[in-house]
Amino acid sequence: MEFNSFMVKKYRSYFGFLDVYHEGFITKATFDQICENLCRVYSASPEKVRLLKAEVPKWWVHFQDLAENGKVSEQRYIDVIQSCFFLPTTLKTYRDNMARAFGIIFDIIDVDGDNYISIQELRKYYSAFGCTDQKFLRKVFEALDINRNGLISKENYMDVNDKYFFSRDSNSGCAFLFDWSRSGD
Ligand SMILES: [Ca+2]
Ligand SMILES: [Ca+2]
Repeated sequence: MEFNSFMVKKYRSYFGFLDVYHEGFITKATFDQICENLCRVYSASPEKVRLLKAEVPKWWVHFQDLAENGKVSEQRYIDVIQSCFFLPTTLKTYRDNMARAFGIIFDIIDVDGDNYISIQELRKYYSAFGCTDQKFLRKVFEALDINRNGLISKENYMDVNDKYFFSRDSNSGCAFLFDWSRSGD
């Protein structure tokens, strides 16, 4: 199944979120930097630092297979992800991997361990990626806090992320989740 322009836009935006050096490609060094930034942000929680050091290198392992000369370009990334959508088995593997990764990310973001993400916890996580745009973060928080009770449940977090990466329906919203430069979309 071909990606529509909505899918391409979302994957471009997520690629840009990960490309913390703004190089237009992702390498092992990019993930090392992401890990370092996150470990700094969560340095007060030794168990989060341990989890990050165990998990973030695994994110690179998934990218590594896509790399050409150690680099993954945006186009290469989109092409390979799109190819995962052609077969139900590869799509399922990819979707399971993403769900696992986002489950772990939820646990990292949830600093106080109450199984909810507060706006303060969300801000902390995004700051590791260089985002401190409060207006944008408020919008992201509202998109994730589906029942508007001021907290993001794990279920809602996982649902919205799944829609982001797997829904071709442009009415599903949330296309701005990782892109504060286009937060007006
Ligand atoms: Ca929490
Ligand atoms: Ca909620």
